[in-house]
Amino acid sequence: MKSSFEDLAIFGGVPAFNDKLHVGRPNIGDRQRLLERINDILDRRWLTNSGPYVQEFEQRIADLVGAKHCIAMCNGTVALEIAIRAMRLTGEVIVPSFTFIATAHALQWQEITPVFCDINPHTHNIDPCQVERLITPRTTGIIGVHVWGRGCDVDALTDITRRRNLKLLFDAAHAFGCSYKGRMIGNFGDAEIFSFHATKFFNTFEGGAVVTNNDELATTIRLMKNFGFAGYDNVIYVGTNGKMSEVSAVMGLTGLESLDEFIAINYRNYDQYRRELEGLPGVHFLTYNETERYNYQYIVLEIDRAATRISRDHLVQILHAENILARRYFYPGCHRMEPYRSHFPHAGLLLPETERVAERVLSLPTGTAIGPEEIRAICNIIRLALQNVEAVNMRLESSWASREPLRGLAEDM
Ligand code: T4K
Repeated sequence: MKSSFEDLAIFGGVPAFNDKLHVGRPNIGDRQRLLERINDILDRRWLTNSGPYVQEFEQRIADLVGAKHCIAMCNGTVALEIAIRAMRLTGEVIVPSFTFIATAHALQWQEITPVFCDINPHTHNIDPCQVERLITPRTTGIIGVHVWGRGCDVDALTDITRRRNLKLLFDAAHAFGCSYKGRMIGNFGDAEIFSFHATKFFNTFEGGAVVTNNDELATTIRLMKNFGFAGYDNVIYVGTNGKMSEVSAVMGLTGLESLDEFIAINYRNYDQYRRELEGLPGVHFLTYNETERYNYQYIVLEIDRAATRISRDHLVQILHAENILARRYFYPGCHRMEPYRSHFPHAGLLLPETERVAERVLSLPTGTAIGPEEIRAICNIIRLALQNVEAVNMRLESSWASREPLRGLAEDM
């Protein structure tokens, strides 16, 4: 354990970790069980096209969420694209900018304009109070994102969409296993989508799903994800290929058997981070309301530079030098990425909270790949940097002045 800021790797000390610590190392369930199921797939020679494992997986997800329909997909982005199309969204759709780029791209890919809405700085979720002024005659719907798995204001968005006759889709990529007002996420709006990407706490290698309680929508989505086939030689709809493979489904079925364990480990990590970082001035630790269910897959800090006197980006550089690959999700916000920044060069003026939060957030490693020792070491580095901030800043400045290269600057910084 490092005891002096002089030992920080950014100043030439030995990195705290030999191997890189990633934010989202995949959680893997019972390997033996997984391999047995993969062997079974190979024996049956049924690899995809809504095979028996995909059907079982869909049923298990629908049961877990308590939704009528689950349609498994090859990834969360395609799940979004297909849901958007099946819901007949066109023209403009209101969406937060503080989200992963896939939410906006799924619209733009279909030549629908994402109209970016600001967030509530406390929840990091779309601010319903800002939504109505963005509605125009071209608006057909709203996409709410449950950022970090914390449900966005479903009630307010439902109210707006009912009053204004709009469609409501939720991007629940972060929110599998989470609840909103005691009801499982997956039951709200016209439909919700999940991501089961490798970096999610529950993964199917790549994968995703649309869940809905709307029978008609479910039928359309099933057709669309399979080229519009309604049977052999019978195409009745325009569709694409959004199918999940059998091997992804068995990864999911195996992971589901360890779901409670994954969540318990995430919670243990979250609780330790919270205790170890408590009381550090200027460090706001994002908490989960204990009356709801969460997957605790994101450990998020907000760094208030005015109080810490060190920027979030310098802290990230310090961590990266130690091989702790903290991430700046979702910096700089979709509106500052292409093509949106060219389409709406002044969007930032309408998104002050998004801009402020995107400058402050920082995600730390968690999941089954790390344990109490790693977390203690990560928090120790953060504390060392913040408790010696004057000296750290002086060293950083003199390194820059003398053009002495700092260790561990990540390519993406
Ligand atoms: N909507 C929202 C709100 C989302 O957050 C996402 C995805 C989507 C929609 C779209 O769902 P998908 O189409 O992806 O199913 C990652 C994930 O790729 C992405 O799924 C996720 N959100 C987003 C928040 O994070 P990157 O570009 O930051 O991931 P990457 O490749 O840098 O991986 C993160 C860390 O995990 C790395 O440090 C390395 C490590 N890693 C990664 C992979 C793939 C591993 O250790 N093993 C692995 O197999 O986007």
